[in-house]
Amino acid sequence: MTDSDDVCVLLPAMDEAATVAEVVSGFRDAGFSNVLVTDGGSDDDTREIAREAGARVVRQSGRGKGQAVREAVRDHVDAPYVLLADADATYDVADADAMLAPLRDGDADHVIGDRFADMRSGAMTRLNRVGNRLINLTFRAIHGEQYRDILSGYRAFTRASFLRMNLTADGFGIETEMAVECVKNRIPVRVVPITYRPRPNGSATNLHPVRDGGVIFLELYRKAKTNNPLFYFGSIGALSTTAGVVMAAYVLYRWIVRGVGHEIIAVGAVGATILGIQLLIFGVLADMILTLHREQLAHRERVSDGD
Ligand SMILES: Nc1nc2c(ncn2[C@@H]2O[C@H](COP(=O)(O)OP(=O)(O)O)[C@@H](O)[C@H]2O)c(=O)[nH]1
Ligand SMILES: [Mg+2]
Repeated sequence: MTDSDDVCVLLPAMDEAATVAEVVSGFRDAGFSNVLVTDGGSDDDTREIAREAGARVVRQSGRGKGQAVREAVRDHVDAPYVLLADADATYDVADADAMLAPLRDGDADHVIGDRFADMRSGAMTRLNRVGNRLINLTFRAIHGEQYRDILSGYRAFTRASFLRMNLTADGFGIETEMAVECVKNRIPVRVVPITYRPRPNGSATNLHPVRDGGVIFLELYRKAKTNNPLFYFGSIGALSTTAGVVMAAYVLYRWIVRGVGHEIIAVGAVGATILGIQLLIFGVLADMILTLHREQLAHRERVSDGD
């Protein structure tokens, strides 16, 4: 077993009395003496149970998993490495060393546990599986990286790389935001296969698939503005142009075949087409500016490496 003094195991928890003891003692028995539970104001005995099992327990000042994790890493963690997991016994302590290895070897600053590698039956509903796939595909299309499971709650990262991220999500958008910030800040990432189990009986998720799924999609799109402006402006531009062309085709068709004019639709067609093409041009320009900006950054990094 490797020495784990350099790791803080961070467990955000909200009403997890059924499982938190098992999770905390699992990590402690595996040699992780530094286990921190950040509690979201549980109504059950999560805090007492976690403390008895040997965890340090703090209460988050705000709401949501994202706020809890941001505050805990910033104010309550001293260790250079953070291992983030759920308090619901769905992740395996046995995977912890594999998660931390890329950090210790200097191969990565952020590690994502891929739940799809070994997903036990019942661990994820079909709706959540499909949603996850869609979100990962969208992420790849916008941000150009294949992280396989960006919503995974099993992460290992250096505290320093986490503090470099610009994170604002309070709730379940935090995993998406971390993935986007890794791309943006060029934080080296590794994906590690892990086991994902169903929640034991008597424990319930805090995730609302439709509401939280919507939040995550919005988050992905919002972040595209500065990471992939061609997609951000281009997608609306393409939609608007297409709508304009379709309207124009309809007006022309009616005029040629039936001899009827549709002035209002014609005005709409011209407006939508002009707006769409302008957005497309704007997207291309913004993309060019971003490329130049990235080249400048790379140049500056090369210059400062040369000192
Ligand atoms: N501190 C804190 N923890 C939360 C909050 N919401 C969820 N959690 C914890 O974050 C972890 C992930 O949430 P979970 O409901 O398991 O989501 P899922 O894994 O996506 O189904 C669990 O350990 C929850 O107890 C919150 O508002 N505050
Ligand atoms: Mg969970």
